[in-house]
Amino acid sequence: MLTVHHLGVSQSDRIVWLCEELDLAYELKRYDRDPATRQAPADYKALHPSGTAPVITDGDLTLGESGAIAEYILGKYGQGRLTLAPDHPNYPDYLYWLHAGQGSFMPAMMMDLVARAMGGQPAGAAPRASRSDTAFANIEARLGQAPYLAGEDFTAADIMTLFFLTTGRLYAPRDLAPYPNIRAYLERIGARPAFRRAMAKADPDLAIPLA
Ligand SMILES: N[C@@H](CCC(=O)N[C@@H](CS)C(=O)NCC(=O)O)C(=O)O
Repeated sequence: MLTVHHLGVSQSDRIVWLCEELDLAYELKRYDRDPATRQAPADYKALHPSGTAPVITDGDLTLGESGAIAEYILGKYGQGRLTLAPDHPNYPDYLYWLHAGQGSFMPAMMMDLVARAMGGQPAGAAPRASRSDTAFANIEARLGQAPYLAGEDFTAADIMTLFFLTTGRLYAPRDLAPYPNIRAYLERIGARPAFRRAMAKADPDLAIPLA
């Protein structure tokens, strides 16, 4: 049985969402963050050497890392859904947006959080756009070209990227007023029944910031 171990208010919500979009039979095990440290509790950290969410178990397998988990579930249970095949003209777009969230956008957000915790840019540093600013501009431009990140179709690339635009902003606040394409996209995503089901199961007490 596929089990998704979801840590409250964390990136593992994307794996719950993926399972709901694919309409898979899966078990959801939910864990609350340690109230003092806001980290994963000890029983979550014991699941996988990474100590971070998400983690899935499937029979004898225990797997960590969002991207690896998404590719495992898509490959094993997806039957071609939510992906684009290599002969699709948008295959490179699919690959880029499948990986850019975890490879670039989330690290950029973490850099912003660290910089803020340290009191901003070092004295004398030239002012420049942060990588998060560039990421938001990049996503805004893409969503001016196509309704979904890989193109005309909703894919796992959208699932992999969304946290940066939604729950991530609870940690690194950002006004979406300058990003009309992102705001329209979040409205489209928020209307998806599988997204609504997933968020209601994953974090029933959380109002996911979609605006
Ligand atoms: N690149 C990793 C990032 C995992 C990660 O940082 N997860 C956070 C949740 S958003 C976490 O587990 N935080 C709790 C902790 O570090 O104890 C992935 O995508 O799986």
